Amino acid sequence: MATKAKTTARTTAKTAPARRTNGVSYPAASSLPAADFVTGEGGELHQVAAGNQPVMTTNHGVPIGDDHNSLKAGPRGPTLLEDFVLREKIWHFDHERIPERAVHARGLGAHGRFELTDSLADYTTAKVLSDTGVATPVFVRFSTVAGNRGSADLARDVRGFAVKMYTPEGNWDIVGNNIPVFFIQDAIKFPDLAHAVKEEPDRGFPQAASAHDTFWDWIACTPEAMHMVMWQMSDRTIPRSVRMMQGFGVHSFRLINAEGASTFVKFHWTPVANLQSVVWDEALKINGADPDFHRRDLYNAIADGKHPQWDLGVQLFTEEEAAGFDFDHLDATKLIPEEVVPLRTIGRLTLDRNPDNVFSETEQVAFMTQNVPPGIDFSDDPLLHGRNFSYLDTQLSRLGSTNFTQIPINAPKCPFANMQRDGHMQTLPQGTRVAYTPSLIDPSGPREDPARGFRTFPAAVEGPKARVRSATFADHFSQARQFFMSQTETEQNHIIAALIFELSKVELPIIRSTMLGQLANIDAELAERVASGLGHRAPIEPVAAAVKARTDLPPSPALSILARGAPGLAGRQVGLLVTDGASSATVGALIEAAVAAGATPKVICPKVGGVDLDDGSHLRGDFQLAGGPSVLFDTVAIVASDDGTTALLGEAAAVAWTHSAFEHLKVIAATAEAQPLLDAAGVKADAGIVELAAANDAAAFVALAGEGRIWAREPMVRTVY
Ligand code: HDD
Repeated sequence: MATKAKTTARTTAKTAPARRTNGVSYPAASSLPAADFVTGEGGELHQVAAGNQPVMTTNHGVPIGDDHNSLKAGPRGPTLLEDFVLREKIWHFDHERIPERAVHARGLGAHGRFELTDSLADYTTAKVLSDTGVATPVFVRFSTVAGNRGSADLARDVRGFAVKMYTPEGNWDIVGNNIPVFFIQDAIKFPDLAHAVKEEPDRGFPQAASAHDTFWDWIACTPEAMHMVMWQMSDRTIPRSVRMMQGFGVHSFRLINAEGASTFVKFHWTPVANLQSVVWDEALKINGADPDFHRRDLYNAIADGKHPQWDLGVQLFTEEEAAGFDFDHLDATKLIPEEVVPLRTIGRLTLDRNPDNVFSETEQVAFMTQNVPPGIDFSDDPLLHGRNFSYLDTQLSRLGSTNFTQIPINAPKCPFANMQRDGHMQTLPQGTRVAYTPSLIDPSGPREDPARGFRTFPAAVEGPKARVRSATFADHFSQARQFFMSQTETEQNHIIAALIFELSKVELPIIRSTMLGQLANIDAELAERVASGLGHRAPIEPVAAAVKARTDLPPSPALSILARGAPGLAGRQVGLLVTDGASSATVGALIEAAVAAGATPKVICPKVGGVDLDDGSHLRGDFQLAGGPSVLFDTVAIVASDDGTTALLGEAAAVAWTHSAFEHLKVIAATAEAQPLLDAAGVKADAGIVELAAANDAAAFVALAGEGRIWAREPMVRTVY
């Protein structure tokens, strides 16, 4: 170090503001404190501990003198093996990655709280569901299923919705999805499903996509998957935000009360922000423009104090009521329509804190369906039973130690103690002489509690051991049809378009024709419309069905996203494309109206530095045009001057920006000066095109945008098969 010349790397500019992200402030680039930067002989910059920073050490606590140069024999000489500083640093890096999850590898998480508002004390002894007025700490991880950790957020895919509640009686994990049913009825089929949907092993693609031969090969041969496939092909699998999707515990569980009586229960999370999806073409483009669209959205919402919330609803039903259903509730490919068993809202989940470290928390969190506190128990759903085995097993392979429960994100927040000892990475005090019960030497150790401990509901069981599927599981098509019939016309069109897209990527004709035969079992017209969109000319031959679809099930409006009403603009983004010379008053009115609606305005300019408006004021840009395509925003406005419009006409990105907003059925507002750009982009006047002329047009535009997309425009921009 002595030979190094001391240099001040950057001087400070006193006026530069601090940058603030999620509560942490960083010095702006030009105001770095005049820390001690030292230039080495090779010109490299060292930043040395000069003030009260902690000294950098090895993991064994040895202070490090030089973190930039490995130990060499002479300045140009070979590197020496004795360099334990180099060796430890590289060794640790080499082992930074842990096995990603076999499924649900790509995830995003947040901390929050669950507050019970309606006690279920009559049904369960679980404190988390009976003590109102208590905020239970929570960690939630959302995920896609098929893609690897680095895949894009807007793949057409089921979303994981896994909630870990740190209750006073141990962790309770609801490891659910954003779809209330599943592809399979028996856990033994899960590896087949996962292998079929993941990238094909002989070629390593496609990544994060079900649109390929092996997936549809398996689906075409698996009638039990048809109900889930209808959901998967719906807009449910391209959510606008994880904040705008439902969550479901899927299986029936049991609640057990103080008298030992059992009630069946299904868990539903309903977003306060309402349900919303993107359109498929938009999803494809978002994946290119911002593959982190969902994680950025959740992170920013929480950082901005717009804390996402969900209501927890339960469907409660008795064994006798279950016997009266026209399906078996133990079959995870079936749902209980809300019209049959209404939802009872009992509490609210709020996510209010981003992780401090994504690896420590989101990557290392270990969810397990078998984590239930006393008072909650399992039904006999064979899918759930397989999961109860699988989740514990997988944690050992991912986290490498039986002590994974000691990682802070997994550790209970209530006292816990037992006689389990040792194992890799043990960090708990293990000091006592006695690691067993019963014992006279040490009667003070942890002991069973027959009254408060977990007790399994003593359901009577009998029957021959057999590998068998219950005949009550055999109807694979009735609820698939009921789901399709419960969708609005627009949503049905989207399901058909999704099936056409996916099956068009299938190369083997037999897979396509078999799949059409399965669709015909759901609805003949559905199959014909998909066949028409594929240009499939041969007659459709229905695949043999064990039980034919019932045609008398009433539509369930709760299954439609659009039937739930307008999404609103709160928590959404308004994109403002602004040029030099644009009206300052109009920009100001738009920003004010957007903020009043709870939305976040974002300014897109030809250059990110911003534009000079007509009153001489300067408007800072959030995005440069090419970096802020309109797919990133829920609704858009173009505030341009005549000259600004002329300049934009020479920018393909500006024309594409405007065309995409139109094609993706967004409400578009524009000043009269921007008309040539609208014309060049093929925008035709309709109920969703708003001219920004009068003073209150901005407010009218924002109100209209809160109604959602202009679905009536869709047949003008895409063929409806
Ligand atoms: Fe699973 C992860 C949801 C069936 C085996 N699953 C995983 C995650 C979610 C689900 C949300 C990610 C949790 C996280 O964020 O860490 N899985 C479901 C749902 C299912 C389902 C809703 C059906 C109702 N899963 C299922 C079956 C099996 C598994 C039948 C095996 C028998 N799932 C796993 C797993 C994973 C997993 C391999 C991968 C990583 C992990 O568990 O921790 O064990």
